[in-house]
Amino acid sequence: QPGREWWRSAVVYQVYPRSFQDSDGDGIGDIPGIVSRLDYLHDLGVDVIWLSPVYRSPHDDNGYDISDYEDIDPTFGSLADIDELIAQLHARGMKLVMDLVVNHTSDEHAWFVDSRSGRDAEHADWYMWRDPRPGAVGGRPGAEPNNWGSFFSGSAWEWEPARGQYYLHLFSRKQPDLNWENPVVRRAVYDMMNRWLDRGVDGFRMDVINFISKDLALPDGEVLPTGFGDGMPFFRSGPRLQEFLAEMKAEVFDGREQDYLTVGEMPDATPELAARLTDSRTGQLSMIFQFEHVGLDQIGGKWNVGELDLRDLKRSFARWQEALAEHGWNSLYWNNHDQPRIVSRWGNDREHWYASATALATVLHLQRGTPYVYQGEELGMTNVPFDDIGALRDIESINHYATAVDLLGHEPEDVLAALRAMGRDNARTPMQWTAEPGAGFTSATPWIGVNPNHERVNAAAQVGDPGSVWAHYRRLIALRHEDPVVVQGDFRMLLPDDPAVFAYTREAEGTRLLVVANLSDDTVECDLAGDRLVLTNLPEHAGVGGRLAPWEARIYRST
Ligand code: ISL
Repeated sequence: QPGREWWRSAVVYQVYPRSFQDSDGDGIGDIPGIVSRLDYLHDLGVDVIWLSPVYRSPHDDNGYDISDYEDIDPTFGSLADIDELIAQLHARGMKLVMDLVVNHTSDEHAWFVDSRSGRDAEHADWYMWRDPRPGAVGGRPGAEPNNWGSFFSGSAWEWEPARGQYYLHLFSRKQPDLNWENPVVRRAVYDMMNRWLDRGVDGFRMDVINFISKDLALPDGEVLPTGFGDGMPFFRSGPRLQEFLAEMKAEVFDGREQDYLTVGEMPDATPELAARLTDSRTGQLSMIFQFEHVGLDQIGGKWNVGELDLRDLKRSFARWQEALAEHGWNSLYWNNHDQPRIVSRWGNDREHWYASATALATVLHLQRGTPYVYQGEELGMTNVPFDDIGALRDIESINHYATAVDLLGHEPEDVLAALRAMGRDNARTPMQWTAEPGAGFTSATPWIGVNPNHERVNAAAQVGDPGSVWAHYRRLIALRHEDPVVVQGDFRMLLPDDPAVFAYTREAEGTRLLVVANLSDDTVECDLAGDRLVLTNLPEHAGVGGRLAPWEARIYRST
């Protein structure tokens, strides 16, 4: 049918609503603010907005702790505002993908409030309740059902005296894990999803969806330096994951007229799992977010950052391109609201800011898959020079700092340095629209400080300048829309052992695109070329043969 699998040729733009555009002067972004910026996004050329959570929430984890799936948080607006956003997007031929956070709810969700009230409650079995360890006294340290640590520090278990039991929370204690073994829970989730689709949304990004099926033996995990056990092997991509996703597909998506974009966030997923889940004949999802490439510079945990070896990155991308080549589909991303900014992480945000931002964009966007642009990435927004823990807002960062400094005795400066490199708030400072004090994001004091470099790095300075990072993103997006080879072509990695050059071809029906980029600060020799240069980030070097300037990226076409 026409329009089927429209997401294969689409480019998605992620909006983190808190930090995109404030319209009512409270220092926090909101839905009317997003609506006011739709022309900017349409002009950039993106097809879809993925909107991070705007549902009712106490905001312990910025909306990833939902207390009512059926309503919009007043901070962000109302249901009428979301209807208006959908209408305004559709009027522009664009689509809306909502965040679906159903591994856990907020502890303030009515389901959990009831569930914790007692073992006879209506929702008693909706969460992961367990008795204390045999022989131990509930509520005392060491009595937890197992040794798992939470992603946000401390134990993954919280004691509830009213039940005399613990509940599992893989994230904060205000994010209790739902019990997906209970069919009534699953039914409630599917009903809720159906209501959002009926409302007009065009798909879902599914938060840590590969954590929903746990190994019910809940075994202790290998003890980490924090003193807690690693539960990952027992809840990631668990035994019933594919079954649950198949049921969801049948109960929510099958039999609908339209096709929907579904992207499952899956830490630690393997290419084999992705190939199964995204198989165009038998799979359950459009695509997944995998984490392999964004883990390559982490040596033993998120907070121990090392240098990236470009050859590892190329090997990883090639592996995923190959595994999903036949019947699967990749998502392509550098950034989201959980990752540091790519130009600071693997580019050079000092001497080669423009060139490295655009070179990294080029090598990602020409791969086979659906590219995601995270707000501000198209402007080359950078990491933030946080010099004090008081400047951070993210629960993961704040808890990590407290644990590392107070409990483990690490040097505060070292911990801050790790947070500056990897902390999630790098991605969460306000969108840099203008050089003004509030960066055009707000007229009030923003909920988190604006990056001081907004005076230089901002949309007002870039839109309309053909030599800007923004203009280069716009050209990459246009190229995908104009040239079917970018969407469909076969991928082949070249020069896998070259430590500086990232090169590959895309080929379909006699047409070949060659992408060649120097991802280093030095000029390098390279004589790869094609018939016709279609796009480059450094036009002033375009005539130079056999050599690539630092962070130069070229796309050639041969027919
Ligand atoms: O990267 C991780 C493990 O490999 C974790 O930090 C985590 O599993 C992952 O980033 C999940 O993120 C998502 O769920 C969280 C929320 O805080 C994030 O913002 C969201 O993207 C809990 O809902």
